[in-house]
Amino acid sequence: MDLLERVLNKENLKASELSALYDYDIFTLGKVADEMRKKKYSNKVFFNINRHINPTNICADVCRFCAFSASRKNPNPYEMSIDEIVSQVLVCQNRGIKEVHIVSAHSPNYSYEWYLDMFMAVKKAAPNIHLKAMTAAEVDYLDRKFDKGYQKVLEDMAKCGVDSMPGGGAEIFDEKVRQYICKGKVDSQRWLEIHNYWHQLGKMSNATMLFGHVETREHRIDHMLRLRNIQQDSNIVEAKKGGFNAFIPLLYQNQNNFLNIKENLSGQEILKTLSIARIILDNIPHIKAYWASLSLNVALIAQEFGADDMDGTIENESIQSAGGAKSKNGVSKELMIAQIKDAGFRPIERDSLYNELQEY
Ligand code: V47
Repeated sequence: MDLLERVLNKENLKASELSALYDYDIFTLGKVADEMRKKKYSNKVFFNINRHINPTNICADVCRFCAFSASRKNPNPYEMSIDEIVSQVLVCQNRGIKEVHIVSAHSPNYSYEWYLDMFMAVKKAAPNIHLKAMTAAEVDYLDRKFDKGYQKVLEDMAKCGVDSMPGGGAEIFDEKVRQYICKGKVDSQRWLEIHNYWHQLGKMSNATMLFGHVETREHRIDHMLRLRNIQQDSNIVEAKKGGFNAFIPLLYQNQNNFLNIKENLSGQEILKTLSIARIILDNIPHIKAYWASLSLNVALIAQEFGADDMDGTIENESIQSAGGAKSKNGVSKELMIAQIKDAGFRPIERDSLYNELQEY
């Protein structure tokens, strides 16, 4: 039987076997992925109205791919206070923003209580804004620095108002690649355990994958399979437990960092990766083509290759743009809607948990 048929028949295949999916042309993979996404979402494309806040770029870690951290090549260290963060959130609230996404570098300067106070202050100031905060890498950093146990960190986050967790810090799970690109950061097993525990608390999160650097096709598939296994533990619909909402392949931006990779992935390789994600991760509801990383154009094309979501307006994007992406000032709601329509889809504003809010 042909490999694609075996995958669709849910045969249990290894990453080494599944990496041959890349040998299909983009139209064959795209057609299968598009049928799967259309079955669930017809021709809807989801986006949200959100804002990113990155409290500091001062980082104890030394990831080779990072252009944001002030301990790497970024010459402008900064650190926000809780008051500054809250005043940004209040501005967001006045402008009708529905989600704040708060992710920080691993700062040696903030105390454990600072994080909890910050979450409570944000929630008090804007109780109706969804607070998506803390990557598993930050959770692990706080656990190790303050000797808390990641379970306690997650329980405290939930108590203090964190609604869901973003998918950052996953990078590539393969241990050898991980050791090379982000030595010292949360290990793969722990990243997965942290999300798994968060899901057991009844909460949702996302999962990213950084691709287009030194990893192979097999490493990408291995990454997806590890996520699929964790997701199997969290039966979102039936048991009303938490789980992964979206898988987000992040395209490596090659400027201002220490990985020194100058070749860009081809558009074909990017689209195949999105399509394969939809095909393999049939138990994660959404595949996000994160426009800040892929560019608006590629993210829109990806909607025909298995993706169903663009992420949001962001307003202030610091991580991809530090690496060379054209995403620094986000994208206006009007442009997002116009581009989705122009691409032949129905723009659906969603909340952070993918409830549909409005069609434009
Ligand atoms: O984990 C760092 C990545 C991530 C580079 O959950 C880079 O909804 C490309 O996780 N090139 C943080 N990527 C961003 C993130 C995210 C973004 C948007 C939405 C969500 C979500 C999550 O950014 C890090 C890392 O993998 N990153 N440097 C770079 N040079």
